[in-house]
Amino acid sequence: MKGMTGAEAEEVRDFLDDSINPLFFFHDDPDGVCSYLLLYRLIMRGHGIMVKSVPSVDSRYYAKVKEYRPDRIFVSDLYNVEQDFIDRAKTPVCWLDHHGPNPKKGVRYYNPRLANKNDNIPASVMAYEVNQKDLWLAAIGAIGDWHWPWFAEEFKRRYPSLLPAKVKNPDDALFATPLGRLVFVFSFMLKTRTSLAMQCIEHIAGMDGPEELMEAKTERAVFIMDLFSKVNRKYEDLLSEARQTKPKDGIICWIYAGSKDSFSKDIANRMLYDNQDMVIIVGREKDGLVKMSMRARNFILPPVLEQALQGIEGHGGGHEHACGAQVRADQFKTFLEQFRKAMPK
Ligand SMILES: [Mn+2]
Repeated sequence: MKGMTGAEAEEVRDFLDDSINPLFFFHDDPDGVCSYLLLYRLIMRGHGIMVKSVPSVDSRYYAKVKEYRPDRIFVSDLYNVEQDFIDRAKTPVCWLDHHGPNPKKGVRYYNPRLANKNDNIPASVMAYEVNQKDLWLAAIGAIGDWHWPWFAEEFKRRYPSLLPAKVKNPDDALFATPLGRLVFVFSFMLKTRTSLAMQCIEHIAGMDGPEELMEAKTERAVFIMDLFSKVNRKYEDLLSEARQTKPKDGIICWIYAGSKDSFSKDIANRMLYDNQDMVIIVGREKDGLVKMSMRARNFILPPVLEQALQGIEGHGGGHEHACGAQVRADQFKTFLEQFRKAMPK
């Protein structure tokens, strides 16, 4: 599945070619960054803006339009572009996404979910249809979104040391291969200050392949890998603490102090990979609240979560097997008891 047709990809390519000063907005995760880089590398001009926290291009960003005066706006891997922003920007917008769908007026909108709600093709796989040359960026973006792309076999042939032939799914690719390591490099460099993260992205935009990062011999590759190592050390420390948690009734629940950086999602994902039959709850306690990431492979989480939240001050939701939730710290014990009772036996 490619997420867009050849004719659509050509449309986007023409739109990009014709642009003299494009402005790109992208999500702050590996899929967002890779989809941006795949578009940018076709023309190597314009400016990139990483959209953090709320995945929406809203009136906050109108100032960027005034500052850069773009002739075209490209949006990738973001759930929303506000109608008010579109109307005020008075600049043609081309938008590649795989959330929603959430179509708006006066925009070139490409989203595989318009045709089929279950078509969850990452933005970087769509952008690769447009770009057609930087396979490594497409692979990093796809695996970063837990998606096994149609070009996986081609990638294995071209980069056997990054993705060995025996690997058959995104979980193993992410946690047990050098390609997965690159996904973590992208993911963790984005956890640093925005200005540092943008420097990393600019450096990568100038690279012709993954070898430069893997070998870390150039100054810019060393810059990125040093930043990655710093963030990764914090993650590894927290992960080794989390790994000491004893499971109870099929749940591994680990809560850590909020003074530390947030790695709840990353740790929950890793813990699930290592303990496939368990429910994983990883929470960070800060300012009297516990914010958590939960994972379960064997049942559908949202209805269980809903029951666990009965009578509790908090909220939560998400996907079938991955949810987020937030509760008052002094009610966490009750929440967990209710969760345990609601779990299918
Ligand atoms: Mn995505």
